[in-house]
Amino acid sequence: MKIDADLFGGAIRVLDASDPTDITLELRADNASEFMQWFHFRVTGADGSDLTFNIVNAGDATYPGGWDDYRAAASYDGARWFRVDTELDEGTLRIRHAPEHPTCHYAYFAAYSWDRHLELVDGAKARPGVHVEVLGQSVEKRPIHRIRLGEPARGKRQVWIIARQHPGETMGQWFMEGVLSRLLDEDDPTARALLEGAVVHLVPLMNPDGAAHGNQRTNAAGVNLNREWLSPSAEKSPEVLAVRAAMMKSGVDLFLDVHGDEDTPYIFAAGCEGNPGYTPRIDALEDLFMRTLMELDEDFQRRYGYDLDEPGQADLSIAANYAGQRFDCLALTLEMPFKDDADNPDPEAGWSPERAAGFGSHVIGSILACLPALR
Ligand code: GEM
Ligand code: ZN
Repeated sequence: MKIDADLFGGAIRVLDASDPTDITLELRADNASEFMQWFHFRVTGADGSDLTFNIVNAGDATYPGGWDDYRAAASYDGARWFRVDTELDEGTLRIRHAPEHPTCHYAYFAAYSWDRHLELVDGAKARPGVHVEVLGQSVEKRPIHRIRLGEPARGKRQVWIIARQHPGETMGQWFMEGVLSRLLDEDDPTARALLEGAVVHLVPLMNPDGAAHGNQRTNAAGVNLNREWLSPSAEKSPEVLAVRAAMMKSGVDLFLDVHGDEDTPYIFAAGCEGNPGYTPRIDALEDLFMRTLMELDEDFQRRYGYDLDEPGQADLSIAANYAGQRFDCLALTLEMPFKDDADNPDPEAGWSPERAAGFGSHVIGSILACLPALR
């Protein structure tokens, strides 16, 4: 039996795998920063016996609260993911599982591979009315893809949705699969109405280098892209520089930035209430978007979320705050859990790729509800 992390997004240190019932592993930090949370490794040659993985430095992770009520994700094929028996024992995260197949992957959340990213982009490119463009390159020269749906025309609104600024938050890219699938459904009246009135710009993978390295939060230069939006640089944050330039070119009437949250077992949104330019118009749009989403999606809720920013105190280096301020538009950060939805727990899957995609498809309904009032 072998354990390795020689994968796109692989991250673990194998300290001792000589005893399958007491395998010693360690998290390792992002490639150029101290953030440490993400793990993804593979077992090959398993014979069906019980395995116990001990991640002995889990207590030193960036978000140690992330291990409370947490269960590791596992998959035999990289498509269907399930949760496995996990406990935190004095700083050691203990994962117990008897794989039913010789190869099994284990990850902090359902991993999203580069191959699957290219399938998403190339699949969309092949569809009528879809335009795929490389907006720029990452620090390590990987492409930043923008998928654009809906033909540009006078009077159409510009809707931007980005995901995985933080590469470990892979739920954002599963969310994008739900958005794209609905927008490409020619029999879906909501999608058709939205593309009649708007051009939709999707950036499903903002941070390809961080995804490749198996980073939790930063790009290859060790930078948190979601603190770069006021002054991105070609050297530190070319990913943000490229996407921001494309947003300037098209204009933005609605902006969504899709993330995952390590601690909070709920699905929620963060608004721009702390922006200097926040107005009753934007406040009403945020309320309409979220009220509609609560009706459309059984998981989305407004009881739990981030503390509100004080008036005028928003950090404008954060993508949604920057976009809301710069374009005087509705702009939200959407958050999904690494754990599960405490309101609707799923014992087998926890929060999952399927539920993230379902949430993404429901967000399309909220965008349409707000479309007439965006300007
Ligand atoms: C968060 S967004 C920051 C919190 N936003 C507001 N409006 N309070 C981040 O970047 O820290 C997104 C995330 O990483 O989940
Ligand atoms: Zn994030």
